[in-house]
Amino acid sequence: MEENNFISIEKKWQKKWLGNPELETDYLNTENKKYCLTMFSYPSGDKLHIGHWYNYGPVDTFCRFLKMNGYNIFQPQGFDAFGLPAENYAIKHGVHPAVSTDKNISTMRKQLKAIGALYNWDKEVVTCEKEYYKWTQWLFLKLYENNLAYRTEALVNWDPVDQTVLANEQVLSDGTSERSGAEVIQKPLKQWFLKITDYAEELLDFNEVNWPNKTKMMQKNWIGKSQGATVKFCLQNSDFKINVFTTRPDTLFGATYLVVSPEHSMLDEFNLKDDNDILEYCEKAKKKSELQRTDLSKEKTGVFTGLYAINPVNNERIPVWIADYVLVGYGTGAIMAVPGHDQRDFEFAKTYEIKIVKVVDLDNVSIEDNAFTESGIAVNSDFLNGMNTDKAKKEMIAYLEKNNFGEKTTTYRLKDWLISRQRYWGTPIPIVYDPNGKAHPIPEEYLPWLLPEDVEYKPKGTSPLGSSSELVERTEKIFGKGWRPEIDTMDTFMCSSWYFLRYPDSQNSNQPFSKESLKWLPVDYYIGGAEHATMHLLYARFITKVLRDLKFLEFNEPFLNLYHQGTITKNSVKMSKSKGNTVAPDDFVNSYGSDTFRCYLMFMGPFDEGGDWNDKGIKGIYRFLNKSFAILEKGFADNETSEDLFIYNDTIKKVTEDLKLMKFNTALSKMMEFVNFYSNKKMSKNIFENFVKILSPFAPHISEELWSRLENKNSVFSNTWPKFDESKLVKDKITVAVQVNGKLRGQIDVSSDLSRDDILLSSKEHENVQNHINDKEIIKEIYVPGKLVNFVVK
Ligand code: ANZ
Repeated sequence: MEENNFISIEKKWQKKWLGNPELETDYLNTENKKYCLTMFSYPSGDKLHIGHWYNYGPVDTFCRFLKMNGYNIFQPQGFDAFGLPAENYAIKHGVHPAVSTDKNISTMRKQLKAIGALYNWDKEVVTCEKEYYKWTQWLFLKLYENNLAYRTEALVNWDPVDQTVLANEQVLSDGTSERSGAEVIQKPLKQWFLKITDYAEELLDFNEVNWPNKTKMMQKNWIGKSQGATVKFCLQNSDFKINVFTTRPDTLFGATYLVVSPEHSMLDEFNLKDDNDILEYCEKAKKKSELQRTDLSKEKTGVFTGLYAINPVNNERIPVWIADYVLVGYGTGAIMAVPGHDQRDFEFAKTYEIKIVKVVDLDNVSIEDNAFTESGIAVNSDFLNGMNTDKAKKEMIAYLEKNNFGEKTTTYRLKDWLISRQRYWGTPIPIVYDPNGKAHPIPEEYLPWLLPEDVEYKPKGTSPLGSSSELVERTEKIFGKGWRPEIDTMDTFMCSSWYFLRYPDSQNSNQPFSKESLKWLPVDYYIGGAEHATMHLLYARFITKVLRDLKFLEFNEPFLNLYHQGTITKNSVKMSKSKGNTVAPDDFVNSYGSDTFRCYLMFMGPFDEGGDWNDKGIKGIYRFLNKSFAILEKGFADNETSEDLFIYNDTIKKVTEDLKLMKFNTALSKMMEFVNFYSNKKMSKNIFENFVKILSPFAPHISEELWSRLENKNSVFSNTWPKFDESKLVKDKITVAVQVNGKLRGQIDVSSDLSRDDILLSSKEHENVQNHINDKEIIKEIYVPGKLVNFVVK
């Protein structure tokens, strides 16, 4: 064939596939279902980039493979259309977000179609459409009705450039905004929160899912469970108690001072800010981010309150300090400082010349220069002396509980999910306020509670919805004079926390999802970027568990198998617009065809690792596909030799096993080897037909064309996946003699390509050999390739 026929072939089959019933999902039959989901995309105006392609192309290959293995595949697509990227794009280009989003979606939809994937477009979901966000609002109301949504004043991360609140996850470790790069500051605002902390413990359980270990670890660390005790310290000459949280109750005898955070309630209780030094210190702390405050390498600072507390176990009087290394939002916002055994306390105590006492020892360890933070044996600790750390912790907790000095406590780093955004382009929060300012949920009959259009959407530091007179009129008309609408919108992660539930029933206007459609859930395979480990993937699990507890669904986890695709680099640098090293998929799709582009992406490296883009590399894949295509023109061999059968079965086996594990790159190299084997040789028609079948998930258009040229009437994808015959994989047999301590004890007949390990294993299974090695220790295993095995035993 002349080069580059691929483009017209692709156009032809994309048209023919549309509406071909052989390729459609049987929505009513979920017995053999596989719900395969890729993370949907933001229509941000940058078009589909290589990262999208790398997510979507290989996954469609996997889906087509599953389909040919008899599964009923559901592979929907949609758009995460609300949120900052779309809004920023709109602001930058001076068009209304609704208009620009719509336009971007049309472009992306066209590009997605060029992949030639088996998408269920009839179930598309677009989160900014009122038919969708009506149900995001419904979800909020369910959370609100069940005390899982609440409003409170809180210090929030404020991005002074984007003029909005950020979730903790959106603040980078250097204290800047992930999106704008601005230095994030702390600001008190009334905000809506979702009580994800109620689910902290259950979210630590990954028993039902098959997820990458790293992702599970990241969620576990994010949730940050700590077990320890709360200890109550009385202030000297007062009834006021300072509660502290500690993971080391065994060190209580070594607590030589207390520290409260600059935001602790006792500062107001005792009017401590009347003191100028204290006031100044607290003002300074406000400007620092959490990460700056807890940075281990930073110099420890603090101010003395002038107050003393009593250590309940030894009645010692200890000073109370204020220091910013203690955070208000964790534990109780106050600590007992044990400088002998906590490094931060140690540095602080050295700076302010506070007593340091050793209460845990191990081989006379020194605490001159550093704290001893490990486990050991309790010393200088009265009734704990001589106990190891674990035992001492338990004993101390029992003692505290018995004397009402404290109790066993578990805390989590996880905070409630802040969902309010002072932005325009999001789902309006379905809440109104009565003239007294009390919040009321908007009854379901008024949903969708529409996003107003008469809004100045450019950020001004207050919520843009506040500028809509239509919204106020609407509110007063329904609820009465003086009533006011909530003007914040929801975090876009709220839209994506449940979209996978909507897909199977995306057109349902009476419910978010029907009972029937839920039979498609949970999602069997979920594939997307690893950067979503702690946000989206945690929120989706939380919402699933809430809906289960509210009896809307009956499963515990949304995504059973999770995969993260790797990243594509160029000259080992991550592709990004700012570095100017991106590859535009369209250029390559237009010159080589989408099958070539897809195959090249899969060939570059292991799917979960990614690979380095190289313009030459794509030519190699292009040649492979051309060679595969050209086999048809060579004519077929009439018979199959044992060599043919070996390479054929070997190829089917490798490709099948690799595809099951999404090892696309090694499957492709096996097929290349196969095609090269036939460079100067004809293949039988039967072998070629089956080769076309295994090639088809990788190069769907080209394979479909070959399949039809082989005079088949149906689609290659409605065929079953070829089976391999293991017996044809046994190459020539060889006989190996097996000795024990140099004496012949048997011989085995094995395939000549068996590995050393397998041959040793087979040798040990020989009955007579077993008799001689059974109760002995093998000290050496000798293998002379193709000839002899000798076990040296004693
Ligand atoms: C006394 C002590 C002695 C501590 C010792 C540690 C070692 P994780 O494991 O991260 O949960 N802490 C408690 N609340 C804090 C807050 N709001 N801000 C900063 N630090 C806080 O850490 C728990 C430990 O961190 C607690 O145990 C407490 O110090 C400190 F040899 O109490 B520990």
